[in-house]
Amino acid sequence: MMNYYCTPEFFAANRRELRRQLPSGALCVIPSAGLLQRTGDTSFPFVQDSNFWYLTGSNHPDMVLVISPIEEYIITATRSVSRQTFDGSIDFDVVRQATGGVHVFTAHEGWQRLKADLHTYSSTLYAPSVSPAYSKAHGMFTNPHRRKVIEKCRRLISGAPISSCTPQLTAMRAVKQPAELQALQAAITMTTTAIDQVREYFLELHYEYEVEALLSKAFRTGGEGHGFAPIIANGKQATTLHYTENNGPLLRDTLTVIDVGASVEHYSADVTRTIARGTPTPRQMAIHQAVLEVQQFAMSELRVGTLLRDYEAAVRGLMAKKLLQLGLLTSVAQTDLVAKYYPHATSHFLGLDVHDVGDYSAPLTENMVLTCEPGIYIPEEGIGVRIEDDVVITKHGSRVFSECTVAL
Ligand SMILES: [Mn+2]
Repeated sequence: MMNYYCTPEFFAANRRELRRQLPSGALCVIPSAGLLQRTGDTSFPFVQDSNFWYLTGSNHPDMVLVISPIEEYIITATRSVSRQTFDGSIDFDVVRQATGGVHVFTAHEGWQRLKADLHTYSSTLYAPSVSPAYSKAHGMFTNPHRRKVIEKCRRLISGAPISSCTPQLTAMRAVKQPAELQALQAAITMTTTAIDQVREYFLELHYEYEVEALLSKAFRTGGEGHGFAPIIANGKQATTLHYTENNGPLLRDTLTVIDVGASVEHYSADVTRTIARGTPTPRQMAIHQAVLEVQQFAMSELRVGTLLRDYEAAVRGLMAKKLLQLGLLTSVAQTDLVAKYYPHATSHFLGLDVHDVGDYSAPLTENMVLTCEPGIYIPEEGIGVRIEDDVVITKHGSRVFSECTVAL
């Protein structure tokens, strides 16, 4: 299916811009994501590498994009006859069209070409790098197709150094183009509409997964589905930040945190609302109001030039005052308790990745997209409240993408 917002010209322009940002004569190799075994002969649902998508608009696994000083081509993976029977074959013309004119080669032809290019340009090879934090701090296996391609290239250039093009791709992706803002707005509107629909039918739903099912249907209608694992967290479950089991009952007189995002052309929304079951108690209302006031302050601070480090400190300062008013602190100096009740950052970049690439130490610039999502989590009271909106930095401040009901 062709994209509606991100046209072949969009992907072609992204490749031109990457080429412009690298030294002239550079050879750039960008691997797609590969298929990952789930168990036995089944694989996890395929999710394309965001850099590869940004440069090709192609959603197939095991491909390699090559940008040489004189041409651009994609190397496809060889598919056995039996694999073609089960997974279908790749139509080279469709791939070529979607990318805006990249040559598409079989694995054999493509690697012959790349071998020759690596020989010619071995001293100027660029490829995306992966932060060691993914495996070290997050315990993840990073995508093996990328590593396989890079290792093969390294052998072919006999260990010559490979430079990272991740800083260039990060800088490009952090500032959104009009087509990207439109895709994001579509994903976000789909999300806010669906959350309002959940609100309308809330008393007819009895388990967290029923909320998830309603949202899944909405996100598949015109979108690709969820941009990340949805969080539907009732009562005390909401105090576990990344709770995704979504199998608990929706208990009476509790709050439910709904943190979800539809995906449109691979751009993800990220919106959170907290909904009361029955008439909210004064305590629930006070906590919700505190989060809302912190969010309103935070949003007013998002503009060109804002340094996220200073911004997070200012938001945390106001949060300490609110926690004091709620009786959770005895002094605003109790920073360890502020961290207990508000254990995450207020904002992250949003785009192709739900936690998108961007430089958290540089001042914000126009057309960056961020979330704004303060929360208060009180395990001992079984209450969690988070309110999250998506905003784009404009010339004179910011614009909210995610207008929808906020009240409990
Ligand atoms: Mn978020």
